[in-house]
Amino acid sequence: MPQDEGTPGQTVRIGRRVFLGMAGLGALGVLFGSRVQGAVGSAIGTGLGGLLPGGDRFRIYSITGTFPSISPDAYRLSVSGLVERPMTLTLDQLMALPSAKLVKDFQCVTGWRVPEVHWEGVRLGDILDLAGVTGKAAAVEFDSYDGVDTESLTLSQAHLSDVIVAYRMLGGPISVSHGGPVRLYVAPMYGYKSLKWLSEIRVVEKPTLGFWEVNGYPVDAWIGSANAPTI
Ligand SMILES: Nc1nc2c(c(=O)[nH]1)N[C@H]1C(S)=C(S)[C@@H](COP(=O)(O)O)O[C@H]1N2
Ligand SMILES: [Mo]
Repeated sequence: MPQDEGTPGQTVRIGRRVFLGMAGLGALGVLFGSRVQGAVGSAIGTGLGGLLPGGDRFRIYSITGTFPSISPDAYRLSVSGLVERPMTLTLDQLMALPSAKLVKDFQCVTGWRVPEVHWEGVRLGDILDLAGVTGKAAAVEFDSYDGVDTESLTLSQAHLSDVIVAYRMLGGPISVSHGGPVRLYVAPMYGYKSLKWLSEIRVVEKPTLGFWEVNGYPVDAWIGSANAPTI
């Protein structure tokens, strides 16, 4: 039984289809978790205490079991799709844009939460405004340098002021294991929306389901939403 998923208390309130999907993800988590654990050693909590709400520790996730290593100099962020001005930003260009600082919790849908994390980055809405979203656009898709994870937000969600393209967290540059040099941070939603190693922001008419949603996590990722496990 995976340590972090599928305990009875977490599953009673969610639908069968969603639960089965999450149970499947739990199995994935164990497989990948052990591989990742070997890679980052003590950065990952080993005891159950690290996985529980109030444990105050991040659990490092990687779908692929590895971390794409991208130097700050080589990092590029593409903004593409239904925009007037497609762009490719370097890290320096991103950091030259007006910055937003947030102190907010990070909450994984499986139950662990880290309170009052310090974040800094550029509001996603500012980047979209810079690129100039065109009339037919309704959603934004995100790709990762891991080549596997994908996510999406509606255009109005993407414009919320606490949705940022982050380049600092926990008081320093974002570490490779946390998705550095650049990850998404979607404060009002569960952690799976906060895609790590962000490579591309693509404006679209209609989004496709992201990796975690295909695997059973709720498309409605608002923290505290009725479709999510109660923790
Ligand atoms: N590329 C990528 N982004 C990802 C994930 C992942 O496996 N790969 N896991 C997601 C999930 S489910 C959570 S809870 C958070 C965990 O962030 P952390 O690894 O910095 O703790 O990252 C999210 N973003
Ligand atoms: Mo998560």
